[in-house]
Amino acid sequence: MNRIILALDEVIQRDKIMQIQEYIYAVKIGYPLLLQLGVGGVNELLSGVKVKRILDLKLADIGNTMIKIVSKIPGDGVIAHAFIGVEGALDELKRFLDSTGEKLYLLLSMSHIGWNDSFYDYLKDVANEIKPYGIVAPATRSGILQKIRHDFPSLEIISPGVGVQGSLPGDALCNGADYEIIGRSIYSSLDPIGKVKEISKLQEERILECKGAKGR
Ligand code: OMP
Repeated sequence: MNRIILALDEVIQRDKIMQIQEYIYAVKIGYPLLLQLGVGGVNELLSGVKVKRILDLKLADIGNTMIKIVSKIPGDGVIAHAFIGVEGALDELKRFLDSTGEKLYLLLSMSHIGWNDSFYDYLKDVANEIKPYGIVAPATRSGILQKIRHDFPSLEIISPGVGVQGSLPGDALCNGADYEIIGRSIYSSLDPIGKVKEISKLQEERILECKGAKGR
């Protein structure tokens, strides 16, 4: 099973993406890539790529503005910050995405050191009200990731922070994530396809290890 979401924050050659897609669940289209190539350029880069497209447009605004942004580029899923709250923001975005069939992922906790989880209970209430399809939660802090899995047992959890940010492939999967979002380790590699295969193998080994540990 493919457990990698390739974070495309920089251009990789199209033929490489075509080959990589066999080993990944989705691509996450990053804001830097979009600014570099424009919507037309991103669509061209990904033409013929069959995996899901998750749009990471750094959404944290009023509903009207977020809807204008997401209308400009098609995707299968869209990430938005939960801290912006429900009324006039996420409620409008969710209604819009429901009408287009796109899935909403809410960001409940971040992977960098300076993130503060002390307002998690508020973000959890927002997620319970909005009922997103999925959640973004960090690979870098196992405690909050496990808590989020416990609080949202049936939602898809996608997890950044693997590789350059310090987590090992498979760690987040062992702590409740469904997929690991990985960018620089792959797109900055001289051999992105080899890297994706290597990471997939490491993920599988880690999953077997943690399943074994739970069974003991
Ligand atoms: P790498 O650190 O290069 O593997 O990329 C991680 C990707 O996940 C980048 O596109 C980040 O913008 C994104 N990300 C985080 O790193 N941390 C977060 O807490 C949230 C995200 C995100 O929303 O995707």
